[in-house]
Parts: sequence; structure tokens; C-alpha cells
Amino acid sequence: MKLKMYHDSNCPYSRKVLIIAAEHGLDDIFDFVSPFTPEGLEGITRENPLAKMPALVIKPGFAIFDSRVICRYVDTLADQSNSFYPEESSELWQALRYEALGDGMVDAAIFARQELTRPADKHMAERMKKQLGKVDEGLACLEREIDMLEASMTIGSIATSNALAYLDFRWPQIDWRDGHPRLAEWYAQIKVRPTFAEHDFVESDLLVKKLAAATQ
Ligand SMILES: N[C@@H](CCC(=O)N[C@@H](CS)C(=O)NCC(=O)O)C(=O)O
Repeated sequence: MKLKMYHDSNCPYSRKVLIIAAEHGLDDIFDFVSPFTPEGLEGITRENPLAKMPALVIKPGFAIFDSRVICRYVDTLADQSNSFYPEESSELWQALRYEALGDGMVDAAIFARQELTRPADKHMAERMKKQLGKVDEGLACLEREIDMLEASMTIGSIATSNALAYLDFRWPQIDWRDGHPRLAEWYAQIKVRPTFAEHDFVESDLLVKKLAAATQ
């Protein structure tokens, strides 16, 4: 039986789940529901008190949420010799640290973008600058520590490369490759892995329609 997952094609947090599932050959375990339809919104609100995607219903009436929890759950469904969560303690903390960094960069990029989507007279330049500063510091940290990322493929590499993909999708005006040559080289290799390329971001028609309806 397939597991219902609340997801839409432009959600960076959901994308991590899709990549980890694909890496494990588990692409077809999901039955996707977009929260951008009235039924999807009703469902996600009922099943996740935070009403955020991704949320994965793993048994009737029981959904797990937050992409970090779902990624780890999906990983447990696979052969543990291929786990993206290292067994050795210091490697595990390193991988989880990069996962937090990648997700945190996505959080900051989303907060900053929300400023752009407000009417021009309501933009809060200071707030946007502060959030984009977090993205800059994250990029500098990844460039400095690239040897660690290159060493092995973990949930940390999935989350950090996902953050870079999200910058390319939503912040193309940020030329992050400039000044981060080793990170750019690492990302160029990882982004062509079939499991990453097949789950590239796609603008969601459902979201576009929802936003258009809201502004009428
Ligand atoms: N930390 C959460 C963040 C999830 C999140 O913020 N998802 C966005 C979509 S990309 C969402 O559902 N936003 C709706 C809301 O905040 O109400 C995770 O990793 O799953």
C-alpha cells in the first residue's frame, strides 16, 4: 500500500524526501496530495497540526512531519548498509549538522523571498538583508568545509545540495558560484545524479493558481 504524502513540486523540504527515496529505489511508495487544492488543504490541516508539507501518513490517522523526520523514516525502509545516516557517531553528527545547515539556508532564502512578495512599500530591507546574510555565511562555511562534503554521500550532502538547487530556482540573481569555486564544482557533479536531476524544482501550477485567486 502506498503512503500518502502531502507535497508539491516547488517545496524544497519535500524534495529532500523524494531524493532520498529515489536513491534507495523507493520512488513508488508515495501517493502524492498537493496542499494547494481545497481537499489537500483540508487533509494536511487535519493530519499535521502545523499544516506544513511535507507530511507523510505512515498509518491511518498518524502522519509524521518535518522533512528531517520523514527522510530518516524513509531511510529506515531501505537496506541499512546503504543508509544516508552514518553509523559512526562523529560522522553522524557531521551529517546532521550539514542537514541543519542546508535546511537553515533554505529557511533563510524563503524568509528573504517573502519580503520580495510583499507590495514594494512594505518590503523590509533590513529583514531581507539579515536573512540573505545567513545564506552568505552558509555558502562560505560550505566552501571552507568542502572536503567533508566530498568525503561521503549523506543526508548532509542531500540537504546542502538541495539548498543550492533552491537558490538557483528562487534566487537566480544570487551568483553563489562566484567566490565559491570548490562548492560550485562539487554541486555540478552532484546535481547530475539521476535521482537529483529527475527531481528538479518545477513551478507549481496549483500554487500559481492559488496565488492568482488570492490577489483577485
Ligand atoms: N522544517 C519544515 C519546514 C516545512 C515548511 O515550511 N514547508 C512549507 C512549504 S515549502 C510550508 O508548508 N509552508 C506553509 C506554512 O508555513 O504554513 C520541514 O523541514 O519539513
